[in-house]
Amino acid sequence: MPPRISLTRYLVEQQRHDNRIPAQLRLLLEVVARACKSISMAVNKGALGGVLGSTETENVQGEIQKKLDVIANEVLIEANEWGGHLAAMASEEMDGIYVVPNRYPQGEYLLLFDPLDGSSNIDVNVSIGTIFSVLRKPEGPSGVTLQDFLQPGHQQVAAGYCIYGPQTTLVLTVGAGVVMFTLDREQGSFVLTQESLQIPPDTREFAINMSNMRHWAAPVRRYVDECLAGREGPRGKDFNMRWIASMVADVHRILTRGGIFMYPWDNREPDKPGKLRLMYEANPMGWIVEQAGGAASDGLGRILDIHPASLHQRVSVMLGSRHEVERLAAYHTAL
Ligand code: P6P
Repeated sequence: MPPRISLTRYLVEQQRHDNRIPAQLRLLLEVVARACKSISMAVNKGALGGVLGSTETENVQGEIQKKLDVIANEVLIEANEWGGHLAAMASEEMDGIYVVPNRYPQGEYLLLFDPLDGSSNIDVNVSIGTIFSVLRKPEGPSGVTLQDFLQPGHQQVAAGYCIYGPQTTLVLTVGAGVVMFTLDREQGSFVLTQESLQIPPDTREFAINMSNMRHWAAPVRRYVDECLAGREGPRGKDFNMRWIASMVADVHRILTRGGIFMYPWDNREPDKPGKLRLMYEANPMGWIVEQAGGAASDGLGRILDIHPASLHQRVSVMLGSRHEVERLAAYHTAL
């Protein structure tokens, strides 16, 4: 266990060490962490807080919003708009970008988030989480547009998630590996609990929604069939399967003990490349996984190299233990 230091102290010491976290970025990360603490409190109240169930509204994805989706989105907007570190924000729950109001100073960063991923699990008390990605606002004329957000994932300057489970855990990268902080509810602060997380390059555990099997493309079907064939099959070993249907929880397990997570294209909606969103799900999670020694592919290439065409565009996602992602990607090119 590393020394029990707070998130604030960790960020200050990292800044001193390699200037990777300028003051405005440090403020941004601390504000996001504080917002995640508030979201955690709301999530943990559950029925007692009257926050379960759905609203009458749909988000831009056409999904009925859970009450906590809306609460989490509002918490992140209100926490981040006044600090002077951001130019604008974008969220799974909002159609367009949210430009910091003129009454506040504009900063140099762009913040994107899925305020509460896995929200279909809220009412059944399964772990859910907040995913966020930080980009630098491109140089240029004052003001900020949606176009400024459309940067490939390798341009991120920070990415992270907070998982609201048995513990509330914040996982973060600024491009120098992956660190984990656990919320100490008595102190009310995030405490460093793991540094330099590493994903084992091999695994015996895969995560995919098997009910979609008949809709998958051949390479995915081949990969999963070989896992299911176990030690008698071409892989020569047995595999386990997990599917929590909460990306944050599935990715957290993979960061902790390895595995491969797949939400690939399927022919249910053939015009869509996949279900998950590039800008605020696949890019931040893909960078975190890469920073922990894993890989993140859409089957044809590195997710972080995709040049976004739209804010809410979807992408096929295969990420986790490097050797497994590379094998699955190779099946896509072996056609
Ligand atoms: P399915 C949650 O709604 C989510 O966006 C991800 O967190 C999760 O991995 C996936 O969708 C689950 O999708 O189709 O299995 O319910």
